[in-house]
Amino acid sequence: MEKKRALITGINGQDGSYLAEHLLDHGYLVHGLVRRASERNHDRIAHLLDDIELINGDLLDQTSLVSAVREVRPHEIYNLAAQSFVPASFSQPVLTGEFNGLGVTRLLDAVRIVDPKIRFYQASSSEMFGNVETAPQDEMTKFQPRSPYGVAKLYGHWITVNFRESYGLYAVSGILFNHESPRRGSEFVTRKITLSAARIAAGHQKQLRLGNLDARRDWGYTGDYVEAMRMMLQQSAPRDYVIGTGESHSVREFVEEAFGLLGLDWREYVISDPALGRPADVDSLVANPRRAMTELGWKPTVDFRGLVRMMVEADVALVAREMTRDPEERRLTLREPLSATK
Ligand code: NAP
Ligand code: G4F
Repeated sequence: MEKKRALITGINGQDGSYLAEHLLDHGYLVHGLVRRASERNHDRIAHLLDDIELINGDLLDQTSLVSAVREVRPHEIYNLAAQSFVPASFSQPVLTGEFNGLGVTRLLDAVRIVDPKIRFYQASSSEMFGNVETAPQDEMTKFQPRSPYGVAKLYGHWITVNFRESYGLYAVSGILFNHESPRRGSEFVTRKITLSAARIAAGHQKQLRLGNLDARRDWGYTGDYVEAMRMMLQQSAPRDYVIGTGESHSVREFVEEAFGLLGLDWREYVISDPALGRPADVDSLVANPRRAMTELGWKPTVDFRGLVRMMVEADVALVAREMTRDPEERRLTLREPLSATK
């Protein structure tokens, strides 16, 4: 039987790397779209490079997307590429709109032109719910985004619905709540906390500056969430799904748990710095994933404490490895104190 071919945009990101592993495990031929850079840096997928094919393309460039889809002729496309860091969307709102809104349109149009039978997954976000009035949030909850990121994602979401309704594409949105892992970018709050806690425990960092400690998120494990992405493209009819654990915790609780695992009292190290706040933040998010559980048979396998432990252990091991390297290499990998980034 012919193997299924998948094209993943953003394969070099956190989710892309886990999804590539997951699809390879399911017997797929995996192709990844990567944008050109002066130097190729594929850290997260280095271990997969013999098993996957990379193709150049950029969400800003329609021609490159049409060419990539023509060349790969995938059965399924997973559109994970995006400007994914919410604070950056306040400083670069137009670029974020180009990537996260129009970029989706360009890719959907490439599907329509090359082969409308290709199944399409769009990485939508719980950030679209924004200023929520009801909890938990499900597929019927009103969208009230609070950041240029959320607004642009909402464009991507609705254009996916629009292409489904207008052209009959099998195009779906996964409205995913925050998901984390040891491969999470170090500017996102969970990884910033676990990496800093590991460095503080090793005596290589003195303090950790954070913004809004009261914000609450529904944090799950990325390995579980990529499984939901594949499941969404195997149904008899296309439908959008909310994916989350159904549990929410504050940033403060995350800090307390992470530092506690290392025997540290977080109050001695963590500074809440209003300068790290956002022009507008989302106070609290929590998912109702019932539709995904009943229709897809999906359920999370890692809970909050398991997730924090996994990330802390990975960062303790990372810091220990880095300390055995020569000082110049170490300077490059353990750059500036994380407190400097939002
Ligand atoms: P990530 O680690 O930041 O990865 C994003 C990827 O997109 C990177 O590989 C990046 O490439 C690529 N990219 C950015 N702009 C591009 C462009 N113009 N053309 C081609 N590729 C481009 O993000 P993630 O956490 O894996 O998230 C994956 C997707 O899910 C994103 O769309 C995000 O908005 C969405 N999402 C994430 C979460 C979450 O909690 N993680 C929740 C809901 C939705 P480079 O490697 O070249 O920078
Ligand atoms: O980790 P965060 O930056 O994630 P955020 O903004 O929720 O966005 C992530 O999840 C979305 C899904 O809802 C994705 F769509 C998006 O791509 C991304 O993956 O911040 C989480 C919370 C915020 O309320 C923020 O204000 O943590 C708060 N926070 C407090 N101190 C901080 C910090 N966030 C960061 N990044 N850095 C801090 O120092």
